[in-house]
Amino acid sequence: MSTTLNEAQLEHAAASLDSAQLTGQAVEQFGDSLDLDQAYSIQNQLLELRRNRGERSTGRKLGFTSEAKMAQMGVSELIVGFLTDAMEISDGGSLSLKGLVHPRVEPEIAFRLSTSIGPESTEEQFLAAVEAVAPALEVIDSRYQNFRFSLPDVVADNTSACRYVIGPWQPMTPKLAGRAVALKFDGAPAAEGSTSDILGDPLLTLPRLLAMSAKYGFTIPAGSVILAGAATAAVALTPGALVSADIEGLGTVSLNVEAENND
Ligand code: OOG
Ligand code: MG
Repeated sequence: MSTTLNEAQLEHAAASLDSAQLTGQAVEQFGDSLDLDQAYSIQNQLLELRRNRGERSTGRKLGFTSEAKMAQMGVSELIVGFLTDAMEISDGGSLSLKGLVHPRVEPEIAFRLSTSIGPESTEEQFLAAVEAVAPALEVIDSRYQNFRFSLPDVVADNTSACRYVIGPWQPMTPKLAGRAVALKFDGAPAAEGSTSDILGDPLLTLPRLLAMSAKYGFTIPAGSVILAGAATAAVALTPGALVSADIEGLGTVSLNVEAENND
């Protein structure tokens, strides 16, 4: 007897994760009832639900590309999720914690594509398609209770994607390894690492993403943003914090967390 979910149950799972994302009410983990392919199918349904509400796809994000993240969450396989315009906050902009469950922030590197990439593309074409690079912040917020999940759970929950902030874009440079990464809260260090913590070199995320696009059959349109995954463990957001990430030679990106109010 199969323990996996049927079509109706997959649809129900997507609806409950979508509503958790909208309300900030966490749901229970699916655990063993979900396999990885079904998890990606739930994730696709989440994207459809968001598109039906008028959101526009803006790119893709990778997860678990650093040891620090894998160790923090106990998941050791690379994952991919989607980004939409509703998740984007401008550099220096503000984030309301209202409706979020237990948000955390991570320092990341972002790439921007000048041409579309998909299952048919070669690694060389992918590399040539990256026209710009920027420091970035990702706010993640698991829709599962206690921020705990299995690999299929987190994939179904769109890899905890919540918000993202892109700093100043720079022309693409192939020299991205070995740069210091610092995540700061009100100017004080909260987490530190190196861009080499991302698979040894953030550029090595591109062939991995290409392999995922072939496996799951998605294309990444021109203009898309790609988040390469956090270089450090994620840090819980606190009301009123000014959060910033510095990446050596690439600049700074920041986010203001709104102070709590009582209404
Ligand atoms: C999953 C998302 C992981 C990253 O950068 O590694 C991720 C999570 O930790 O909740 O975004
Ligand atoms: Mg991330």
